[in-house]
Amino acid sequence: MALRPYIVGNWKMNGLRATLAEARAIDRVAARYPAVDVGIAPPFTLVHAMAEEAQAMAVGGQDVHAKPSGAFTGNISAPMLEDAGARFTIVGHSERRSLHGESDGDVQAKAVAARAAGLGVILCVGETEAERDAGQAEAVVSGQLHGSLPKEGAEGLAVAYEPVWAIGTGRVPSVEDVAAMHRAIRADLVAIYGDAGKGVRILYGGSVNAGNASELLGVADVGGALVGGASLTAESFAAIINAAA
Ligand code: G2H
Repeated sequence: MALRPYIVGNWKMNGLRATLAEARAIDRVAARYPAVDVGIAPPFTLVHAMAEEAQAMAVGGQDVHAKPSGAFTGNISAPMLEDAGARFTIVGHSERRSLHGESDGDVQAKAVAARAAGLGVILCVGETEAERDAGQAEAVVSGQLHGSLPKEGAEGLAVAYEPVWAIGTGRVPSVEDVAAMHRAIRADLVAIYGDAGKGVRILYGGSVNAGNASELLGVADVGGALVGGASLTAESFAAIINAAA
């Protein structure tokens, strides 16, 4: 099954209103690559302004609360994100799992809430360096998938494999290790969703940049990339989009 490449920028806690100029430039790049799905997940403060202007790229959230509304100071719900113009959200990023103590169950509830609001979901999984060194990488990721993916269907889902030790470090796994992990994730997706699991895009994330994107995107069953630092400027993000085309 040929899946459309999916290149998503995760701006994390970077970006002020001035950064909208960069977003406009990325949108113009996306327009040149109609065969590639392009998304940016900016800080919540920029979602609405970016979504209002975006023509060729999707705008998304970096996280979402599992409840639709209520007394949850500082949180944003899926209906709010959708109302602001978001089309997808990231859930379960390792920075959420480690810095905010989010469990697989929390991530699953967020993914279910996002889809109920009509948002696509990019669900992140990945092992720590200690887990990889202990030979546990595939078991850890499999456990995260079974614990955090919604049970009721694969529609609108993408999985991002982000080894924790590769995030923001400039280190990336070997192509053999990426291929093995993506193969294992695909097997889990098919075990969970049946044939529909073959249609879920599996992105690689962790220190993707203009220099390594072609090699990583050329690995079997790498269906795109979740990009942090290298998505902050249109110039470097354009090179990654071009590598996916
Ligand atoms: C991993 C990635 C984006 P970076 O967190 O999700 O960030 O590309 O900076 O490693």
